Parts: sequence; structure tokens; C-alpha cells
Amino acid sequence: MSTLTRRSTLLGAIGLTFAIAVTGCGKADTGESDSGSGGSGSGEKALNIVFLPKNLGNPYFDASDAGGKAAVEALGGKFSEVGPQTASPDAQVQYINTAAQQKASAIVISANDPKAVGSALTQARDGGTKVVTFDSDTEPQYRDLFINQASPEGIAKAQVDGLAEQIGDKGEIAILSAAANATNQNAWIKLMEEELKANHPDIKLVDTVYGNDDDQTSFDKTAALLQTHPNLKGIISPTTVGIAAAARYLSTSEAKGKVALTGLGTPNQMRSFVEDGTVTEFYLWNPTDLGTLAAYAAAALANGEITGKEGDKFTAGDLGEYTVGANGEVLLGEPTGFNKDNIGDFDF
Ligand code: RAM
Repeated sequence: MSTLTRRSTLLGAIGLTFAIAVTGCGKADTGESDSGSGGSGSGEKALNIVFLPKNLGNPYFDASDAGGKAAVEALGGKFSEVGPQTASPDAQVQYINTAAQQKASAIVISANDPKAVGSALTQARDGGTKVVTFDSDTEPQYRDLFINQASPEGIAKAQVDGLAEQIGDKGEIAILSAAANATNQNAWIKLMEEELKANHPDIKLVDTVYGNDDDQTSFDKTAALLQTHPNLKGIISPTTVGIAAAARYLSTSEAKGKVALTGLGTPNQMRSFVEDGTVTEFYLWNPTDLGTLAAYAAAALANGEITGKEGDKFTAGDLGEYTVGANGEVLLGEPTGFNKDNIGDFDF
């Protein structure tokens, strides 16, 4: 069994059906809306928040952006979602520039690269737009706040411990990641390597490959991993796109039941693979809550309620009060493990 904390906020997601946040994939629609309804603070400027995921069409970001949309609208503001089709390092720059030109109150971004979006974000901030990263951070100097989904150590340990338990704590394993430059992925991979070294001497990490958060690429990389490493015992995929593609591959291959798979996935994408025995247990936080928290943080910055300094407090609707920690980080909570026993309780 997983040693993870089962979080109550995630339990709050039971029965939740997402209204997918869709405002098209074109330009940020940041037209001026009615003033005065953007919350407290100056009250002069209408609240207008642009969500910029790593890429569009990823159910994980559909869920987080739906949380953001609901929060922005609850505050009487205007929400938009824009983003590239592919999760490549500088593909987000043009959307940042557009949002800045349109004087968005805030940009809420999951960065594909810690630096590539830096100068565009700096320009946006110089023009008065607040910048909140969520899910995958930039270097800290490029944003006002980072909304962290769970502690990186907790995320790394959950996946390593989970896989170790499934493979009897020995044998060859591989990692199937997202984009090679993604800040979140690389932080987790580094911590997983450290955790393996420190506590699992008989597990050997033989390969790390990148599916770029693209379904087909991730599927093909899974096939290649199994071919290249005939003794592979397990795969960790810390990306919702990667784990779903790897599970799909394994589910119809001879490796089903022989090569273990864990990582970070959404219950709705992974349910059939848990039910058919391809996957025993995987992990995630609540992506909708993550988007909600990011939106409230962005609004609090835009309205001047907080500046993003350590100790600042703000209320994120029903999620309650949060405090800004060191390095401008706000922590959502702990990840949850999903398995046969509980997956039926979640709908995201
Ligand atoms: C993918 C993305 C995202 C990550 C989740 C777990 O959707 O890579 O950044 O946090 O998986």
C-alpha cells in the first residue's frame, strides 16, 4: 500500500464533473469588462486573467484551467485560456506577448522551460501584468508566485516507493518523462534518482526518455524502451500524457503484468488500465484545485491584496486560506495514490 497521505481536498473532488474550460486556442480575449467586480483592492481595473498551460488538449490542464475559470468568474473577472499545441520551450512566448499587450491583470502559466519564457514574462510584468506560475515553475525572478501542486520530495518518493513495492525492490527501471526542459519533470527526476540511490540499491535506472507530453511520441518511446531493455521491470512516467500512453501500449503487449507502470496520471484516463490489471497504483493531486488556487493567487496579486512576499495570506474560495512560503511558493497539498480500491471515487 502507498504510504501517502490521502488528502481531503482530493476527496472533495468526488463526483465532480468538469466543465472543460474552452475559450478556443486563438488569441487571449482580454477585452475590458465591467470594472469594480474584480474583488477588493483598488477596484478600478477589471480583473482579467489569462491561463497559459504547457499545451492545449491535455486533460490535466483542461481540469486545472476549469478550476481557474470557475474561480475567476466567481470573482466577477474575465477568464481566458490560450496556449500552443505542442509543449516546446518557446512556444508559449507569443501568448505571453499578446496577453501583455492586452494588459491582462495576470498570466497564470505552466512553463515548458524555466528560462525560454523569461524575457517575455519580464516584459509583461514591467507593463503591470502579474505572473503566477503553476504546475511547472520558471526561474523565480520571472514570476510573482509559484503555485506548487505538492512537495517535489513527496511526489518523487511516492512514485519510487510505489514502483519498488510492485517489483520487489529490485531490477531495471526506466523513466518516461514529458518535455526534456520542463522544470517540474526535471526536479522530480533528480529527486527520484536521489531516492533510488539512497534507499533502493538493487533498483537500476537504465534509461530516461522524453515523450514531450505528446500521446503518440510517448507511446512510441514506451515500445522502444521495452525493445532496448528486455529485462525492464518497471516504468515511472511522471506525466499524465506519458503514463496514459504507456499504459495503453502495455495493456495490449506481452509485457502486461510483467512490466510494472506507475507515475502521475488522472483517474479518468487511467481507470480502465487499473481495472484490467495493467497498472496497480499511480499518483496525482487534484488539478482542478491547483487551477483554482492559482487563479485566486493571481487575483490577490492583481488586486493588490498581496505582493507575493513570504507570509502573505489570501483566501482561495472554498479551498480556504493559504500562506505564501519561501521563494514565493504556495503549496497546494500532498499527492494521493489511486488504485483498484479507491479509483471509482474520483471523476477527473
Ligand atoms: C502532465 C504535465 C504536467 C504534470 C502532469 C503530472 O500533464 O507534464 O506538467 O504536472 O503531467
